[in-house]
Amino acid sequence: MFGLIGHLTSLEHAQSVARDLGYPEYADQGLDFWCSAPPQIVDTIKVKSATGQVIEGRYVESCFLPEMLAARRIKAATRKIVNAMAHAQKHGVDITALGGFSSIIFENFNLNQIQQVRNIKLDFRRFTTGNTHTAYIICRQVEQASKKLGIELSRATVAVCGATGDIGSAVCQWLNARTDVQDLLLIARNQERVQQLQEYLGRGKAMALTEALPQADIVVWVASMPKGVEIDAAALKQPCLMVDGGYPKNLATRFSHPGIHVLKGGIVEHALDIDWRIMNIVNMDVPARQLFACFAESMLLEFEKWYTNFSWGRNQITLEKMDQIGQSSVKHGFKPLLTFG
Ligand code: NDP
Ligand code: OCD
Repeated sequence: MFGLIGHLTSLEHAQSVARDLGYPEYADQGLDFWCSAPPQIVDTIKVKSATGQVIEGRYVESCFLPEMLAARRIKAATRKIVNAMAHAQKHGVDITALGGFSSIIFENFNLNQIQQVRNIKLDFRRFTTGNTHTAYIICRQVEQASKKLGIELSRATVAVCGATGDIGSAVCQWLNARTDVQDLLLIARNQERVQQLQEYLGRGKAMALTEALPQADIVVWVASMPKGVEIDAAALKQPCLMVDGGYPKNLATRFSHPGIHVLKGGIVEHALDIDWRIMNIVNMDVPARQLFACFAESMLLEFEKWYTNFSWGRNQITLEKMDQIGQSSVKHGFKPLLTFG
């Protein structure tokens, strides 16, 4: 059985979803309540592969909210993640993806040191960040969507916001090795890490976001921002392709300019309908078929019976592993989302 540990993107979002999904006791509660709420399995899922194989899974709501980080409720945030992991394990889930901020909190606060949660000894081999598949899908989106828009990679400047992160550094590796992109702009706050990435790639220019945006033909957004940023459309090139892989989204602005094309990044479309209700909640255009690539990674590991923490730690993603999960993704009927929003 596969699983996803997820969370909602804000307190306001959580309150309205709880009301709609039939959890009225959560609907009018503030951050304190969500800080003490236990994890819950809120969906049972059935997925059929393009090969005909059928698997079953669970969605575990951790009740983490990004406001917990902003309010420095770190202990509550970390408890949400390990409790949700223990909950998934206790319910017999073999491979669970740590969606959105779950894996970021796990890494940033060294949760691998916590092995015992009450009577459950966490088995980390049962969890995956889902980041290898996410990075692979974002790279394919860049390649395929740029072609659709007539942006030639060999003449394009690509800015990666969150370049030193787990997904960002894998995207940079791929763009460097597998495409002929003209220039790479590397955006992140910690300049020591940007320099290390530059040395590893043997190329790329370190740049602040405001300096990079006017130069970029393509922007890949994979920064771990608890809230999206506002962008002035006048500062962008046209045409410009924006692939926003953040959860919550990195981009708070909605553009109405014909030359600015925004793609939901790290999203796949499945060949067959999936029996579930949760994707209605996160604004997918085709909720029965569209889903997060990290979630799809746990499905792929279940289809293949690769019961292992396929994506784990930070900056460990290799091109070989992106190829491996990519081949499995195609085989089971997942495609990168290519419809502009
Ligand atoms: P990491 O924590 O590994 O990396 C985050 C990156 O963002 C780092 O380079 C960090 O560098 C940078 N960053 C953070 N804040 C800012 C900022 N204000 N300005 C510029 N750079 C910033 O995260 P992941 O790679 O694991 O995840 C990245 C994003 O992808 C998250 O939003 C996550 O929720 C989302 N995600 C989406 C998935 C999907 O299926 N679509 C799956 C998994 C994750 P520094 O701190 O130095 O600035
Ligand atoms: C990217 O990294 C993906 C993250 C995936 C998050 C998936 C979110 C699915 C949302 C379903 C939420 C249902 C929550 C109901 C809460 C009610 C109170 C227990």
